[in-house]
Amino acid sequence: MHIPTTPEDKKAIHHDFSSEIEMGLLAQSPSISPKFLYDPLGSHLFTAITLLPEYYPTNTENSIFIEYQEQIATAVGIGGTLIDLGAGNCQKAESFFDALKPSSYIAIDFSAEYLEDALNKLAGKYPHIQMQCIGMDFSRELLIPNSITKKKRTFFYPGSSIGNFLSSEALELLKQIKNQASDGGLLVGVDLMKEDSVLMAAYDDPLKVTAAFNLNILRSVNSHLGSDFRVEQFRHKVKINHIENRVELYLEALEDLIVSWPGNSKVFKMGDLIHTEYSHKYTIESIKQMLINAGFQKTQIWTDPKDYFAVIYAQ
Ligand code: AVI
Repeated sequence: MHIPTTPEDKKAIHHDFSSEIEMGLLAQSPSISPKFLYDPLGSHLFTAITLLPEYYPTNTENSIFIEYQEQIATAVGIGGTLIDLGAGNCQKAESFFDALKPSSYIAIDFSAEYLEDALNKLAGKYPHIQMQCIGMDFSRELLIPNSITKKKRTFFYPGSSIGNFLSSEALELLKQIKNQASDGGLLVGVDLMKEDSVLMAAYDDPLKVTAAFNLNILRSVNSHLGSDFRVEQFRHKVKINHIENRVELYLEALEDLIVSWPGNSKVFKMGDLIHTEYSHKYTIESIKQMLINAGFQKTQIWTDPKDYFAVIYAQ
């Protein structure tokens, strides 16, 4: 298990995140990196989002996994190392354990705390699979420890989390995956472009779970930065950008206010926006091209009847 344990490590990471958050808040168009959505409460709220009927990506991806499980297992092969990027509650990877029979399972996530709980439960259920969890911010750099065999590595990146990166960043991550997959490959889930009404319902759901998920980032920032954001002074706002093919999440200030933290402060006027997340939607052609640009030569693609979502195995 590789999670920062020494007080020095923790302090270094804490400091690092503070300056990253501060830079984003003080920029002309303020933003907070979406990785700060996933503190322990945010991770649970995201799990709740995946249970909403309006949030089609999870259900649709699951239906593709179920329908094509055999074909996917044939493409990926059995007995290798399954490396789960953004493992969360590890449920999606677990649903492939019977078909892929991995000899080891490496779960990677930003929130190691949430991951550890999930992995401990899983380890008891599958004692024959070697399991390891790694707390890693792979949006910066993907560093798979050398102790993990390079043979038959399958990177598993479901849920269209690739869509939360800018295309330049997504390409960079895919290149790193390609380099570290050697003779293995990448099994990735990608959300496809669709009607605004479907996107709006999924990202601004009537139960307001997504609003809570988005607003909770302010509490996550408070704990990293020591700031005094008050959640009730903001509201969740969703825009669809047809030029960039993406859903955009913001927090809008409901009044004029000042947020302070040790050493600095920021004035927000009513209506000012803080950008918190992009969720890019691809076409089959655009994602295929990106995979080719990243160095993958072969792709196998499975979709649902409405073409809402694609599951791709790339080598
Ligand atoms: C994790 N990621 C793929 C989700 C998405 O759909 O972009 C995060 C999310 N944001 C709001 N709802 C879900």
